[in-house]
Amino acid sequence: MKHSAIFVATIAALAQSASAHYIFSKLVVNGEISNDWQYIRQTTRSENYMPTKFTSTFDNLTPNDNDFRCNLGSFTNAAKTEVAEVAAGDSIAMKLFYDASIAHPGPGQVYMSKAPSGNVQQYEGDGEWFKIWEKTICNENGDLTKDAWCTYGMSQFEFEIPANTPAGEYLVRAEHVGLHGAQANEAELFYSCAQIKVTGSGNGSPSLTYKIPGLYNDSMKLFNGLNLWTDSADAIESDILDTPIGDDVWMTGWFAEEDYMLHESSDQH
Ligand SMILES: [Cu+2]
Repeated sequence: MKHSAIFVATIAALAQSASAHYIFSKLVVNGEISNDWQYIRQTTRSENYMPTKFTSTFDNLTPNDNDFRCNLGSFTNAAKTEVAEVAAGDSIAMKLFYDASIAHPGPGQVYMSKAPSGNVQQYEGDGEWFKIWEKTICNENGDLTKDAWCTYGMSQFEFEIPANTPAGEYLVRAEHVGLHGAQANEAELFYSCAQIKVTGSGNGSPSLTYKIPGLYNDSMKLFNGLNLWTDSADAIESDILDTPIGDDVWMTGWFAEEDYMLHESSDQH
């Protein structure tokens, strides 16, 4: 009897921790929500929503591994994952499995990488990545362990494919970082990759690119050393700036162009 009580309590605790976790599994294009893993590469992990960490890992996966690109084993599912067509300049969203919402405090970002061969179903993600979307602290006076973070409570990331993105096939990698264990080198990273085909006549070239792995390491205080319960918002923002999460996103869209034209026309008067 005693044993079964412990067993029940353990199951309850496991269920609770699982419900706090999440993975992007659906793509939203033109307001239409896809099936799970229709356009997003499915990981082969037994519990797909578990985070990737530098220490105390699940499945031995860390951000230093090749599978930190699109999650464990997901390349083996690339060929059977469909490719969604999206016009440059359009907004799409990546949505969480089971209609979950983000219940951990930390930043969210979206990276893209062009398939050099032109076929994303054969692309491992070993080329250049650039960042197109970033959300960090939205409310400096909020609770840094919860809703001070822009992404807290979101069930999807909605973002624009930059208007100047050249046509071609791309991986789009959405990522959320839970920082509640960063004081013990246990930041939790949740991410997966959609396969899209960008159409249009974009001819931009991202100025800042990254390789994965190599994007993050645990010498960065944001992942290893920061403490959400004791650090100030200013200190956390400075830790963010010491990582690619603090870098500017690639913005070559209409905004940049409009600013330039406004500036030019006001110069003429
Ligand atoms: Cu967690």
